[in-house]
This record gives sequence, C-alpha cells and structure tokens, in this order.
Amino acid sequence: LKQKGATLWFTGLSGSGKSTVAVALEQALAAKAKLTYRLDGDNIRLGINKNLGFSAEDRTENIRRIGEISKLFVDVGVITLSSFVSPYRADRDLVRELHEAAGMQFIEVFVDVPLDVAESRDPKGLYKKARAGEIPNFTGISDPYEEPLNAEVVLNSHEMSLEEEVNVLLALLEERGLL
Ligand code: GGZ
Repeated sequence: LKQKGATLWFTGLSGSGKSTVAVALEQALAAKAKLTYRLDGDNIRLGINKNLGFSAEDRTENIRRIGEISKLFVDVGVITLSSFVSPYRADRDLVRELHEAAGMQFIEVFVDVPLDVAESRDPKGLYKKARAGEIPNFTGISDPYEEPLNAEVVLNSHEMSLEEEVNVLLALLEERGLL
C-alpha cells in the first residue's frame, strides 16, 4: 500500500450532518480506489467505549481513545474519517497534537450549522427529549459546544449541497498530497 494516511476529524452538533458528509466523502474516495475507514458512535460507543457516557470526563476519554484509534489507522496508510460531536476544544487539540507529534496529518472539519437547524432536523428525537429534560448534558441544550477557532475546513452544511461539501474536502486532500 503506497497510500498516505491522515485523519479527517468531523466535529459539530448532533444533527449537524457530520456523518452524512463523512459517508459521502467515503464513497467519493472509494471511487478513487482510496482505502478509508469511518469511525463514529455506532462502531465506537457501542463497542470499545461502551463503558463511557456523556459527562465531561467521559467525553474527554471517548475522544482520547478515538484519537489513538485514528492514529493506528493512519499508521497503516488509511484515510480515517472520524465523526464525533467532540464538543471540547482541548480534547480536539489533544488529538491534533497526538497526530502532529507522530508526523501525521490531522484535518479538523467543523460542520457548522446553527442550533435551530440541527434541532429542527432532530432525526432521532434527541433534541425533543433533551428539551423535555429527559437527556441530561445534551450538547447545545444543556451542555456546551466549543466551536473550533482554527479548523482547516468549515462546512456551513445548511447552505451547501452535499456535493459541494465533498468537493471542498477532495480539493484539500489533493492539496495535502493525499490523493
Ligand atoms: C450529545 C448525545 C448525548 C448527549 C446521546 N450529548 O446525533 P447522534 O446522537 O447520533 O450523535 C450524538 C452522539 C454523540 O456521541 P459522541 O461520541 O459523538 O459524543 S462526544 O464526542 O461528545 O463524546 C447523539 C447521541 O450520541 N447523544 N446523548 N448528552 N449527544
């Protein structure tokens, strides 16, 4: 495998569209015969991190472990697409440092939609439950989301087509020598 790995880290509110963009990018990269792997709550929070909840401490540990797992994939040359709310700037910065200290590229992608947009989508009904007080520490409602200050990419996904978003990311990967 002569492919160079990297981590694309998608951060944003629940319902912002992180996974949707990651899935679309995964398909575009597959079409270019690139090896990718997508990490998200479904394969991480149900497995290796099933002992973790949503307290600040647990989120920090969740992100730390995912950062280390992402690095392992990058180490074998995989383009790793990690989609997590990751609401704390310090947690994301730690993952960046872990990558950069190992000479690996870390590309932070802020999927930036206003809370009311994410809340109006509410595909799993979680915002409704959070508003009703049934989910404590819900990001955006009763828990903070610290916006990235220096993300490599900001996607205003409520104002862009999925195709445009994918094209922005492909252009950056090309520029970074990853395609
Ligand atoms: C935020 C929560 C919460 C709370 C459950 N706060 O839209 P989803 O459902 O599929 O994505 C959210 C996911 C967040 O898990 P992460 O591992 O990405 O979070 S973190 O990075 O902060 O560790 C949401 C659901 O789990 N969910 N409770 N309290 N999102």
